[in-house]
Amino acid sequence: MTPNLRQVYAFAREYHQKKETQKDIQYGTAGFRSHADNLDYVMYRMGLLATLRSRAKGGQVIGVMITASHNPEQDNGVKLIDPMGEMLEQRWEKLATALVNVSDADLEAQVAKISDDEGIDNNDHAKVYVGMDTRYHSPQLAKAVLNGVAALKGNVRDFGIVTTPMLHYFVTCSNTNMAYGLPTEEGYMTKLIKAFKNIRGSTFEKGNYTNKLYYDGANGVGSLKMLGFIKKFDGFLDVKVFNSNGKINFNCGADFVKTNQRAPEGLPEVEPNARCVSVDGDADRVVYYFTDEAGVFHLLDGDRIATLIAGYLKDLVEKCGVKINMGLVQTAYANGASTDHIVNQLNVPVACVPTGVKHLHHKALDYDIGVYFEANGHGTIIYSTEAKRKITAASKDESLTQEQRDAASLLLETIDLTNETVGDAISDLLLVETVLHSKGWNLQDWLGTYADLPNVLMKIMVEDRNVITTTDAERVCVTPQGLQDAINEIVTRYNKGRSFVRPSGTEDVVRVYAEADTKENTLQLALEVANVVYDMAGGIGERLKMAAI
Ligand code: G16
Repeated sequence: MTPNLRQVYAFAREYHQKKETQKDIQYGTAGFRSHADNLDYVMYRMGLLATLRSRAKGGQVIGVMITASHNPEQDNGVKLIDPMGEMLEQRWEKLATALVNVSDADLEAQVAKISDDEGIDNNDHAKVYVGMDTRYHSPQLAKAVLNGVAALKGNVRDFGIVTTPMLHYFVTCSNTNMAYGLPTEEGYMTKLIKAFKNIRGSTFEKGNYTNKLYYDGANGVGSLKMLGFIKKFDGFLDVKVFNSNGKINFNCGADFVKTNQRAPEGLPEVEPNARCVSVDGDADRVVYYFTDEAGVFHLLDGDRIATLIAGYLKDLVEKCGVKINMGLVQTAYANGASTDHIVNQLNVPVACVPTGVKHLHHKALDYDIGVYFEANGHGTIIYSTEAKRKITAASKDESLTQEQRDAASLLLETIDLTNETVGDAISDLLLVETVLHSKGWNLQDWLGTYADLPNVLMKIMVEDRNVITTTDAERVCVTPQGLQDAINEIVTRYNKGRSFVRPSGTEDVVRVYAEADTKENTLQLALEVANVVYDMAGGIGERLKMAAI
């Protein structure tokens, strides 16, 4: 054992103790999430793990992001970012869970075990990037991460308040020797804005597209960073930011808008059909919406963004004549109408994977151009090295027509506008704005591309959400026994009915999704399924009634 391992226990005992009564927790959909008061020891240990991970990866930079993203203000969380900006490898998620759940007394031995098992020499160089969202407890938790890195004598760069996707981007930039860009806020903004302006050219408005956008910052880091972007837009985009300094995600933000299917609080008086957008607490998701002249609210969620972007990219690929394949990845939450549109109208293959960016990102790597979006607005596009090579070659190929070369150049700018490392609300927003501008569309035009099936998303509280286990990309419930049969029976009674249930990996709830032919039927279907979950999976509190939803 190398001498510096002794520090591991000393720091834990002195500053970052774990209570004996602390229940075990799991590295979930997006890392550890819990009430902020329970997280100090978790943060310290994730500082340790990130340092070990960096050593296991030959000294490459590993990111640690402190955020609970869409969760309420009292929660916080942490997730690790792997060298190419991906989510932590799943095998290491297990190591993370094990490291967090040992007692302080066993911590040093657990670190030694990981080091031995993974062939890590703790004298080797390690580098960790740390970022945090705007929650008031984040700075204190960041200190715990820094202490974890220090205990193992790693190097650290603390970026302070950044969006989650910015930290993913910084990690990737560093580990690619700046080939992906500069790992600074300025480098990130400049890359996106340059591509955005290059594509847009000198026309700010076109057809039904106007450049005014109302932006809900969810009272989080997304509003701060958008205010920085606005200074550099030079009128290309006229963004009105709201929800910039209240309680994070409280009755606002992308999760609120998607789940409740209504506009956030704080939205100023806007003209009918005004283009509005909400991001979440750490700005890694985005949804669009508007309210029409009749006062009807319309949501354009992650499924819509996927179809809009996939259609645009497909056109460009066809125009430049490059032979590359394209695929789209969704989860079970994707509206059935969107899947139908993608397969039958856009002729793009669709894959379905379990919830969690890590699953979508991984699957998207199967394609030259992999578009992935969760219905909640989380997603991006990734391009294979081969695709980039072919598109670059086409942009310079004199044997092609000018139109083909221009399409290839436009595709290259679109790639630059994309944060390929992870879903990024601001980059996605700029992509959507680019496509709408190029088509001269307003939100009604976009909405008109297909009709969503009415859908409902509900949360049910149960004793222990882990009694629910699923298979087939979460579309089938394995336990409790008999629950899936009960859901199947209910669904057969609804025209175009579909429903599934799964335990959340970020909140202590079970999620219920339903869709059917009408809004009333969808609500009724969701209610029936929710109550069957309540009865068979140990529901707590009152059973749901129609009036309550
Ligand atoms: C995280 C994940 C997303 C996932 C969401 C909800 O988002 O990154 O992939 O869709 O949690 O997950 P669950 O239904 O398991 O709670 P965020 O924006 O909170 O980081």
